[in-house]
Amino acid sequence: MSVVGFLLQAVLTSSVSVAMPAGYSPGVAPDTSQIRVQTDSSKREVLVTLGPFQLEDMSGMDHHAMPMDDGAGHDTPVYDFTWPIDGWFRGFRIEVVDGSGNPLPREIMHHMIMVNYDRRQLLYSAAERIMGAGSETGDAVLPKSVGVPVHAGMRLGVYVAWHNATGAPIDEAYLKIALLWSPKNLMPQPVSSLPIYMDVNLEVGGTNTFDVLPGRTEKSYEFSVPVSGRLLGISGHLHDYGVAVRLEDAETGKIITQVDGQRLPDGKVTGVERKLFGVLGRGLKLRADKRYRVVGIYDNPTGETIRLGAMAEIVGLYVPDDMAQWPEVDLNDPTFQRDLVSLAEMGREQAEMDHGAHEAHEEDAKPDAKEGHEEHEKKKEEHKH
Ligand SMILES: [Cu+2]
Repeated sequence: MSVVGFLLQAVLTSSVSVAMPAGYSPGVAPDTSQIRVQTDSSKREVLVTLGPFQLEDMSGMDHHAMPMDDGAGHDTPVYDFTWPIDGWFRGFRIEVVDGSGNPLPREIMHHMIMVNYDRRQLLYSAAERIMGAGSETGDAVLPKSVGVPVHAGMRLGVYVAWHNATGAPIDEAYLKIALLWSPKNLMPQPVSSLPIYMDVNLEVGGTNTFDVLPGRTEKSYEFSVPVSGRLLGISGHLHDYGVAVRLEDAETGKIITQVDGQRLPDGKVTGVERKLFGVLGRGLKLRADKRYRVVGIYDNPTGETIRLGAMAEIVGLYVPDDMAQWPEVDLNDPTFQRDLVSLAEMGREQAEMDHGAHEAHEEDAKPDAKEGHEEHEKKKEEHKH
């Protein structure tokens, strides 16, 4: 049986055999050799250490010309761990070190994503992405008045993509992530806020990239929120030639808010602005009985279509009016299963090739999805998310 088929079956079987929502296994056998988790209660930190990783030097390589099966900037597998305490997650600090604990350049970590298998995203039937960081992202800490609710026993996973362009190979690299929490007896109680992700073109378990046509173009996605609430703050993500991502009332077209890309004169995008609607104030209200539209705006001056060159999304923190109304993880939903499969597959392409099973993988993978993934890897290489 091919690897993809096996993973699919493993995930489906584990969900069908367990009736209780708390009993499923999100992936195949967890790889624990690369992850260590320590709790420092006095500092109120959970320290997650990933590694060691051996990183080839990727400087001087032309990613346009290269096949993408070279391992450059590929995601690692997802390393699963169990969150140890009840309280609120409120931020992180990241360090990249060598085998002796000496600092390595922070930017060799291209991006890092943390997944919460035990909570659904608000808009999508997919596991919550509780945090993420890119090579350009600094450490992030919320005020003590706000936090993302977490419970002891929550099943989390983390993966990273490395890009070593230092000019020399690195024998041993470790990623150290300090996760800061507030205890559940903290007074006053922090406001519980959850990540919200609004993408103009997401296929859960697949890709969210799309073509950048010449000139000024827009791509949009309509949705409603399952529970009313308020946005505390937002930012976004765009690729080169991105102009802005806006949120509008789908019925009236009225613009609710917008984040602009930080563009260089040639259209290259270096980041996206952040907007705070008042961490202590009321925030920006979204209502469950309304339709919304998220719109990505691009302006491509090259005169040519850039295939799968674009992404457009708004990310933020959302305070639901009633946490009990937050949509539950539905393991019988094929969409949620697709997300689990894509997470379980992550980082395994290289290993498959090393074991000569690449043909089986090619056979099973949807040609479009695979191509899209590789194109996106290229964009990630170029644009340093
Ligand atoms: Cu992107």
